[in-house]
Amino acid sequence: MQASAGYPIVTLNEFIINRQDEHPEAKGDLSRLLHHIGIAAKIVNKKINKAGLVDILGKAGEVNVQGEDVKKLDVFANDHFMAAIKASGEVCAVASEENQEIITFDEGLSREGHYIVCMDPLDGSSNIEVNVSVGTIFSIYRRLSPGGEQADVSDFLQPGTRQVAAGYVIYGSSTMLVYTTGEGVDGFTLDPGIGEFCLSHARIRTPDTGRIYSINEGNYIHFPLGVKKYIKYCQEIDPETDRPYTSRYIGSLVSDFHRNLLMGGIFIYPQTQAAPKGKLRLIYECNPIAFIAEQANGAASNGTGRTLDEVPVSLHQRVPFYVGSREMMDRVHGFLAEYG
Ligand code: AHM
Ligand code: MG
Repeated sequence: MQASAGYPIVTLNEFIINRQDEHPEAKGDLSRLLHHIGIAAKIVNKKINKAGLVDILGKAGEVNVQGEDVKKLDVFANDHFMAAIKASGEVCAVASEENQEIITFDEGLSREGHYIVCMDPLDGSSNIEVNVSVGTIFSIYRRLSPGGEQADVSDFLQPGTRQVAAGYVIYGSSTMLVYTTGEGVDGFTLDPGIGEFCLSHARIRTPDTGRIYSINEGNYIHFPLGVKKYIKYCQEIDPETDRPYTSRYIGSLVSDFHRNLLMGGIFIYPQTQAAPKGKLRLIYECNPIAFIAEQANGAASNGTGRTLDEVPVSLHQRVPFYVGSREMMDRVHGFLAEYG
């Protein structure tokens, strides 16, 4: 997409509207929803930037010097994304990592809303205390239940292939929003000077292969044999394939994925003896990231099958997760097939 002549900035909202114009049948519902998610991202970003200060002024549950309640950041993020999504009027229900059950919006326009949203409002939140990047992940589906009725959990148990849009926000050294509607992946960097997300990474394509592997090696002893063998493969010397590779692990899925997406690499959170089904959640962590990965030329699986094909059986279901550059994914699948 071209910026206007002499004015090189394309804001997120302009981009969304331009995209909508390319689809004459679109009524603007999804655009409105994405716009509201962008607003919540800015609010949460501001709060995260102040997190260190908030920590000094008071802990969660205490009252700070302004006499306000200090909320935990993940609760704050959940509240604001929830409110923004509700305000769009396009969504009838939300599933969030922060809520055991789905939240339905039963009043006014929302009850007729065509969409449901799954989200992890603050992924990697334990990193906040130590000033390390965190993220928000979201995923949008069309509802299955009839408009006007109350949505229910079956609206959320759709395979990832049915996602209409998915994205994440990374609150890092700069803040970025990356999303897809199934027509490629685009990234927007928040310009704090004008308070706008501006197109900075158009049509992201992840390299076919890379040199980074990301896995919590502290759990090595508990990994399946195929994963152990793959890690050893990554560490072997082979100038032809530029090995040994580099190990990078932040412990925040959004940050680890974002780096690998841009540079080429693989992220793995396998099943372990302690977490036999893996740790990451299918509907609001793995599916949106898998959708983005595939749209950017990468791949995502549970080690044997494509992540997006898995039909969820419960809201907070965990799955093993492998995501990254295609050639690296093929290689790890080879090890898993051989050694299990
Ligand atoms: P959270 O949703 O409770 O923050 O947990 C998810 C996070 C991911 O961001 C990250 O990839 C993973 O947990 C790290 O787990 P571990 O510390 O076991 O390596
Ligand atoms: Mg999470």
